[in-house]
Amino acid sequence: MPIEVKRALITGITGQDGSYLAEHLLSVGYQVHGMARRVAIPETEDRFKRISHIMDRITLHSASLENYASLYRLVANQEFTECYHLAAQSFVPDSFADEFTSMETNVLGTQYLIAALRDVQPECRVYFAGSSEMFGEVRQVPQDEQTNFHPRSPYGISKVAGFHLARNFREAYDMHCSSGILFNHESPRRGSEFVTRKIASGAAKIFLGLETELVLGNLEARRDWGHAADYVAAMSLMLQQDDPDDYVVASGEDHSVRDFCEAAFSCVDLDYRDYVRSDPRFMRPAEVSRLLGDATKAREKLGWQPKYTFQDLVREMVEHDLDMWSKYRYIR
Ligand code: F7E
Repeated sequence: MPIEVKRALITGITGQDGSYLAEHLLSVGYQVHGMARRVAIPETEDRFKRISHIMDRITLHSASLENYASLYRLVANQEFTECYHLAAQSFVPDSFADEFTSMETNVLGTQYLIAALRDVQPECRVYFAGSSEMFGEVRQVPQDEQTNFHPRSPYGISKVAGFHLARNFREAYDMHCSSGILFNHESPRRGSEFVTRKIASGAAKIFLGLETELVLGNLEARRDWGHAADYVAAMSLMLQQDDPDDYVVASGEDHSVRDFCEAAFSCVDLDYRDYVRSDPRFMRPAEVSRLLGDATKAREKLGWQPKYTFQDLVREMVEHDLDMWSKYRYIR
């Protein structure tokens, strides 16, 4: 009997998680397909920078979460064993600034995609990217799969809606839909607006003499930070289970933004207190003060175990940015 090659569709393949997941699935023999939007101003080099090294091993399809017909056409013409729905408007402050776009993309986009799969290939297993932002104003520390949701942003609300949509497709149509409730996960591929990348590149630029200060928002916010490469492995494990289910994926350790600054600046032998200041400009209308996850279920049922420690993560990010910005300094 020939072994059937698994075919995965990744929405959001150009992002941090999509790129690590594509690498992971290629390494275990999948045929990897990605979905990317057509855009008016292509900026190809920048948009595809995270997957440029695997471009010749993946297939990209043009479709948009805002357009049901494009999603239907994609899944009607191609058969997939697994679909990882990672694409979203994922920056929390932007969800306050443009709540309607965030809701449309994150909620309707999820419904369009899974509904199209239900109609033409209900056997395809689906992963939905939930988020610890769904917990928001927490009533219980640490948070696990039983913790109530109290989202504090349009982004968090959109993810709660997506989570319930995925659950309902599972219960109503017997689809194999699983959601990962992933706590913050970072890497050198993290977008520059997120706090960890802002701190890592700030420390690198200050060390290289390219900048003199780093301006952040709330330094006391606490997050459970892990490495994206570890977290995509959990997504894939969820779809290998006989039964679909929901899992918290977290490191089980929390640190403040201030702690992250201290760790990053000490990688370049600097004291963050000499360079970092807080400005209300970067504060959110409603903040999530502390998130800490309990990933016991993922560890026990999926056999998932992260490899990176907090220190490894910070060091890898700072070293990457030192390397990147030292080339820039040389060009200048
Ligand atoms: O903020 C505080 C900020 O933007 C972390 C997304 O991937 O993870 C991410 O959401 C914390 C917040 O990530 C700045 O107020 C202080 O308390 O890096 P962030 P996030 O909002 O936690 C979850 C799991 C997701 O699902 C999301 O898609 O850091 N903070 N000063 C700052 N944050 C930013 N961005 N910039 C600052 O200057």
